[in-house]
Amino acid sequence: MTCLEKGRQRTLCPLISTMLNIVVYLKKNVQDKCGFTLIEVIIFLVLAGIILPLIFIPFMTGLKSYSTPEVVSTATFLGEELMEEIKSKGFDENPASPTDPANLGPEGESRSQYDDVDDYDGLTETSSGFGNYSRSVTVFYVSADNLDADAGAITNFKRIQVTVTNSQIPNVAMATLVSN
Ligand SMILES: [Ca+2]
Ligand SMILES: [Ca+2]
Repeated sequence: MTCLEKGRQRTLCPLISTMLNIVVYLKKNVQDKCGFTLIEVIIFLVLAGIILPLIFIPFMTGLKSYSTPEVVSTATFLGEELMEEIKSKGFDENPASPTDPANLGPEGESRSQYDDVDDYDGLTETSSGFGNYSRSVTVFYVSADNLDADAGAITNFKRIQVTVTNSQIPNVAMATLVSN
């Protein structure tokens, strides 16, 4: 148990104990058929209004963090899906004479007509049904001795980077290389 959790438990235990004492007192009054005065009812409602949120907020926070793995899993799936689509395309519009680095991108094609990997360079989209997730792509040439940095010149290798963003999690990024 972390110090934070211990501290929270120390704070909550007296509150829960107080609440239980009130419930026992109320139960006894009901059993004795004494009823409650208006003051007792008001005090109970005021105390319940203060104590119940303090008890439930930590649980609600726990439930919220529980959904994070599902968001990461969905983001990873969406990134891999787009990466597989890109990898299925050709190395270049004209592999015999590859595109100049300054001209990477679609050759006038629409999104559904992309036919080489660098057509996806600069693409940002949300896939249907997943409006909270955004996918963006960067494609650039790399040299064999540095596979991470933009070579700034035509080589036989292109690096494809796909990044998926969702406000609940850090960005999910993945990269792969394709060769001519
Ligand atoms: Ca193309
Ligand atoms: Ca292209």
